[in-house]
Amino acid sequence: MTLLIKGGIVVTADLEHRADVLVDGETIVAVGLDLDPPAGAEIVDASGNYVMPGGIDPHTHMELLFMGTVSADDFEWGTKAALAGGTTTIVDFCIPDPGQRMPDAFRAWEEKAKKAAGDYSFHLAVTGWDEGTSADMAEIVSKGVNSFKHFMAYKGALMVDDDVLFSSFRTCAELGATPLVHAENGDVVAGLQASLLAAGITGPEGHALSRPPMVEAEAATRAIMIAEMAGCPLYVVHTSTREAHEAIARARARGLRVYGEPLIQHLLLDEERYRDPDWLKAAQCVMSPPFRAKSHQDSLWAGLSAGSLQVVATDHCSFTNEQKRMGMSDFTRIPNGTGGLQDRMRMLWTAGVATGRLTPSEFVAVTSTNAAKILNMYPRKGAIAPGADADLVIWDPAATATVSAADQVSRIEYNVFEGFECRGLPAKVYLRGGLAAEGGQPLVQRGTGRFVARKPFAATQVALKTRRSATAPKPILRGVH
Ligand code: DUC
Ligand code: ZN
Ligand code: ZN
Ligand code: ZN
Repeated sequence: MTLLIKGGIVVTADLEHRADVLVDGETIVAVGLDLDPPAGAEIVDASGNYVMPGGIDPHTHMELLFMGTVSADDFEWGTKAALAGGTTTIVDFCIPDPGQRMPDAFRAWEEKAKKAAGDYSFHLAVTGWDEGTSADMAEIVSKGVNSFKHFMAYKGALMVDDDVLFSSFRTCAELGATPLVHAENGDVVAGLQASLLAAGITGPEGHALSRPPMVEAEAATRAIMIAEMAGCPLYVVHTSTREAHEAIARARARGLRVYGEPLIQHLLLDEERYRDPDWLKAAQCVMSPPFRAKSHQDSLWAGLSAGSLQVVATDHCSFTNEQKRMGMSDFTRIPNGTGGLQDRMRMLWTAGVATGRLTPSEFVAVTSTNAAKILNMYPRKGAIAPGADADLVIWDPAATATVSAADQVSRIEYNVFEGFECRGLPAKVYLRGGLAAEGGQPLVQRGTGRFVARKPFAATQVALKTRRSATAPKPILRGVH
């Protein structure tokens, strides 16, 4: 099947230009001005619209067993929500159950992901360390996963200490993999939680009080320094504070490959939400890190345009009202997580591009291309170029909609962006050449999605001395600039 998308403005991370896009089967075969349609081609008129690479959300949690319950959107509904919002690929966190080995967890995730309607890839979580873990990581890399997640919080559950971080980061350096960190000091969080509960603070406001900005700044800074000593890059997930952003920016200025990922929620929503007199509304916003004071948002937006923060994600981990009520009498039992997959691109366009804070190219960089480069799936994903997968969004900058849970794809009953007016929406979304969503409605069935294997980069192990030496040539290691 041949498809010619005509008359739109093609926008990539590098430029905006008027061009047609020719798709043959699942692949883009030509990009250029006034392309002639081959016989039998379907012609799609994109005039007045942008044509951009399908979105990539580098951070989701589908059907995750977490805090005593399972997140409500599975791979089917999560990826359908994603497609409806213009995101054609998600990278989900495969997190081993207690005692489970990584390769077994990987097989379990492969099974769950068979339901996916959109394309997907995995990160693997390192939740402990023994004599077999390095070999497990090597096996995971051979299966097409080049990134490993570490929780510095969730004490007594997923949290790992510095010993594990350093061991794992060194293994990542040897394997050419990138470690990711959930940067919050879990010991401090646990201590603050206990004091707040002892003082009778049991509501959602306690959630934010137990995880102040310094908790994140300390952990991000520590992880950056451990990564430098291990000789590996580092990706800091859900960067939500000015201080963590500044730590990342300082590291980058010193030449380290450190990446930061603000969430769309942290860019737009603030800690006032936890003081909502309606317990349920406040609990719906409980996620970690918590929403912050508004002053942090300016720093995150600045990081996106300056390039010191590279990607915007959702951390989509949705829980129903009933699940949120598990924490009615104790905020530490409210399952942490919100949705966002359907909203990420329209909210970022509205608050970023429509206001002039981001250019359309910067929008494409942070919603798609940078994630593809950092996670090594570029240019198959994240590009509009011959040979790339035909994951394309026809974006109508004039279309408007009001966010409402009533017409969302996600299985939960609410939306933390409820009532926001969006300007700029995905009109048509193509996944590998097939029309996968139109007008905010997913059109493809479960099982349409495919696993995106990601190879390791060249190994990044460089002795600290060599790195610091003025005479030694600096190794050209990898990726995004
Ligand atoms: N934070 C959340 O809010 N949910 C899932 C995991 C996490 O770190
Ligand atoms: Zn470039
Ligand atoms: Zn996290
Ligand atoms: Zn997460």
